[in-house]
Amino acid sequence: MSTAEWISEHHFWLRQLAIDAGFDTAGVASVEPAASPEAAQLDAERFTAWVAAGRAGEMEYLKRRDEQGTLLRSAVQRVIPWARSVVVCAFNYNAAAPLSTDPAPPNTGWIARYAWSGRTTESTNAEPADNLAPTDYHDQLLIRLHQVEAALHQRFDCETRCYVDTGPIVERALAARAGIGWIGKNTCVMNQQLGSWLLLGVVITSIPVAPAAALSPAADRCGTCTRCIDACPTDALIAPRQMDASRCIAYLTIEKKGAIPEDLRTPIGRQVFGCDICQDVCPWNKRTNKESTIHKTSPQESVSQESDGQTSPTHKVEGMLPRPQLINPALDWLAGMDAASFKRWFKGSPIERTRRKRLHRNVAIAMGNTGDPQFLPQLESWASAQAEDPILAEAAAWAINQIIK
Ligand code: B12
Ligand code: SF4
Ligand code: SF4
Repeated sequence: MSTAEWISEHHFWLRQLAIDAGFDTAGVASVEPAASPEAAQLDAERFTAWVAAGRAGEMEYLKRRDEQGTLLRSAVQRVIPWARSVVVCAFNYNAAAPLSTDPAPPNTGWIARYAWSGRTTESTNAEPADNLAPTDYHDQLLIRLHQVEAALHQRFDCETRCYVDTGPIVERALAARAGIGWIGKNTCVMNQQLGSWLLLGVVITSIPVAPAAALSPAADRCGTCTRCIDACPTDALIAPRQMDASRCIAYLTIEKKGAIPEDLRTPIGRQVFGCDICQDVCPWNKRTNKESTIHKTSPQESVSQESDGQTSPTHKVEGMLPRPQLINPALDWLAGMDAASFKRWFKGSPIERTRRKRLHRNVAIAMGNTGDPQFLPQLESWASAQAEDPILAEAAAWAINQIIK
């Protein structure tokens, strides 16, 4: 059956379709400026102001403009003129595993939860152990997104385009408009049943949304809580829902090329790839999806009073299985990786794009932050290889000073 527009009856169908494809929830948002002029204008203004204030750091892809000088990501129709709506699918990647804020074995680093993902293999070789080969959520979500896209084509006569991360849109703003959740003060999309360990995939479509089918954005349930802002070690959360990405550890350890600013090295602590702190401290990630805990919180109350101490739902999905070796990895294990072993452990993982040199730069900083003299030989070896990698050598020299001072 081919229909012309999105009506309310399609919401339930879409959600089930997304769940069958392996997502946890889904929604749709109109991107026709006339459908929700205020929301569209506000999102465009916020993004434009954010870039203008230099918050994007060196992430040049966020600053791309059209011939009129308008930021491409400020309105999807500038890049994709046929776009009428965006289907947003959310995947819960939480795993039954410790938090970065839990007590950890000494001299271990932290890799962001989303980058632990792996898939089972036939191989029984020792490495990677537990038979889990690296995977990347971009690929894993895209496979599932294509299933959703195929079903959309069966139902609608439409054009579509799928993206995970890479599309010319601000996914979180659209996720909020598609009813997936509210934007927390840590800037993440939070869902009251699922928490914030959500990865997003989008299908941009040419299907107009009937005005009566527009979804209401989820209510803001942060209340008076400010735990994420208080816990951020680099003060990247400069105000509720406003991040200076150039200070965020995820940016510094993953995106930032060259030297990491010196004043931010100590606050980075043991994070060697990404950062989970502002989500680990969030009470909404300590909840179950039990009905009883959900409806009690009003926007005025502190959600911390509601926490039942349990974690948000976890998953065990093939392709997104947590690789045990990446949870609290030993710093000397990461430091000892040569090119071949880095490839064996990280080819096909998000960590591959950061490359071994940048990972080692981060490991050197984390070693310096331990203050442990056992790392001096490794750091001295890096520090003396100035010609080979000046950035790593400088980070190692800094780390040595931290240990011997
Ligand atoms: C660039 C980028 C980053 C940058 C900048 C992050 C940032 N906050 O902007 C860095 C490298 C720091 C980063 C870090 C992470 N990222 Co990232 N990132 C992106 C990317 C590619 C673009 C984001 C962007 O456009 N930022 C610009 C700012 C202005 O937009 P925004 O924060 O999304 O904010 C909008 C809303 O907050 C909205 N808003 C709504 N209400 C209100 C109210 C007020 C008062 C204000 C001011 C604003 C506001 O206004 C903004 C503009 O419309 C998206 C994918 C995409 N294409 O969208 C993934 C994405 C946002 N990242 C994601 C993830 C998982 C992460 C990390 C958790 C990874 C990690 N563990 O290290 C961290 C989280 C850090 C954090 N607290 O946000 C997920 C987020 C999922 C979720 N549940 O929210 C996304 C959607 C990728 C995906 N496909 O799943 N990321
Ligand atoms: S990811 Fe880490 S550094 Fe970035 S805002 Fe959250 S707590 Fe701060
Ligand atoms: S820690 Fe508190 S303020 Fe931050 S996102 Fe969670 S509920 Fe909102």
